[in-house]
Amino acid sequence: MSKTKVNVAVAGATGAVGGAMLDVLARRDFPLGELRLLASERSVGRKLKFKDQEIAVQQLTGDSFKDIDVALFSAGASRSLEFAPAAAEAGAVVVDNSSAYRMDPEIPLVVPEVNPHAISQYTRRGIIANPNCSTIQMLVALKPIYDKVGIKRIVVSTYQAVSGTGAKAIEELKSQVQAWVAGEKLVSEVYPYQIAFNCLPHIDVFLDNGYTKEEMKMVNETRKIFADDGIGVTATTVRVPVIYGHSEAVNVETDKKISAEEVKALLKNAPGVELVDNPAADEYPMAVNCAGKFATMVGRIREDESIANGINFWVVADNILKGAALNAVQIAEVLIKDYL
Ligand code: 25A
Ligand code: L14
Repeated sequence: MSKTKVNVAVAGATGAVGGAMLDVLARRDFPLGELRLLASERSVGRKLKFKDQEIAVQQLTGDSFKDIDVALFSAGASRSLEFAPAAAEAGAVVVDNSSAYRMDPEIPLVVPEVNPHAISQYTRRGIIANPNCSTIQMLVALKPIYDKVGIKRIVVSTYQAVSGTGAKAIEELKSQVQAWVAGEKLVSEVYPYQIAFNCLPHIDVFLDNGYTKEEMKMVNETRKIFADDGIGVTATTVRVPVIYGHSEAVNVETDKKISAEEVKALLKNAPGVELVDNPAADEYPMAVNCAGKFATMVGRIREDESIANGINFWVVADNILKGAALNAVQIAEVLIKDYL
């Protein structure tokens, strides 16, 4: 059974990810009924464009969800903890972009290309969690390899865009570049150090084990989504002076041998993947080419010659789209089609 029209609320509609959610809903064939836009008191009355309509923003409260079928949350973890249970209580299914519920054993953590079946678990709490952006794109690329030959261990280094931090970080990068060109002093407020012409091996907070929280999200979320605690994952997450698009160098040790050619053939037909791998013509995925696109781009596929069963690749995706808004809308689409 599938509902013909679905009433959707977007909590955090004025933010970077919320805005992208509206864009994705408009670009896809989504069976939308009412669209309710929610944000903080600061934005009440502001009008946002959706297709040819202008919709006024309302304040997010516990009473915002009457008659809502699906609530897309992207207003930060503390707002999710405060209001997602009220939305679920009111009968909406919440798809939450924050880190608030990702590791809760009663809440499914979903990448539709990888574990769509986990969506069925939404009935437990009325909430489905959207994974971390870096984890999503890595797993879209790894899923066909995992299914074919199994995965023992993943070693990943990320090159993450400043848009992941938000609009203020984009402004900080731009103003530092301008200041540098003008020979002026660079001001750092969002990041602890200069981000222009620099790389910061520091995303989210440092933990007692010496890793950052972002690095441990990649470890823990990968295991939860593959439902496989046996996979070894080790990550180094790095902020780079790119505006949109996270890039990742992934090294994977498989259980059984697979050739680079076989991986290319698998990924050519994999859902959500665009294979961009033609070294002869200098073609490979790049952040500047993925911005605004839905695809997860994979290239530089080659065998790791230092071990028996190893593959290296480079994967790039728009962190605001596949890393957040698009993945959330895709979850909602499966939910509507198969469960509502
Ligand atoms: O640390 P946290 O709490 O977990 O939050 C993390 C942040 O991550 C973003 C999201 O920022 C969140 O704030 N985020 C969420 N998921 C993400 C993902 N997967 C992600 N980032 C990357 N990947 P955001 O900018 O995308 O969205 C913020 C939205 O949340 C609304 N909001 C904030 N507090 C709220 C609230 N909604 C309801 N109740 C609250 N108490 C926020 O709406 C926005 O939609 P807004 O109305 O507060 O903001 C409108 C515009 O106002 C500007 N602004 C922001 N902060 C301030 C401000 N202006 C003045 N003073 C401020 N302190 C911004 O320009 C904003 O767009
Ligand atoms: O856990 O690139 O969803 O700053 C989203 C933004 C993690 C960090 C999350 C970034 C955050 C990410």
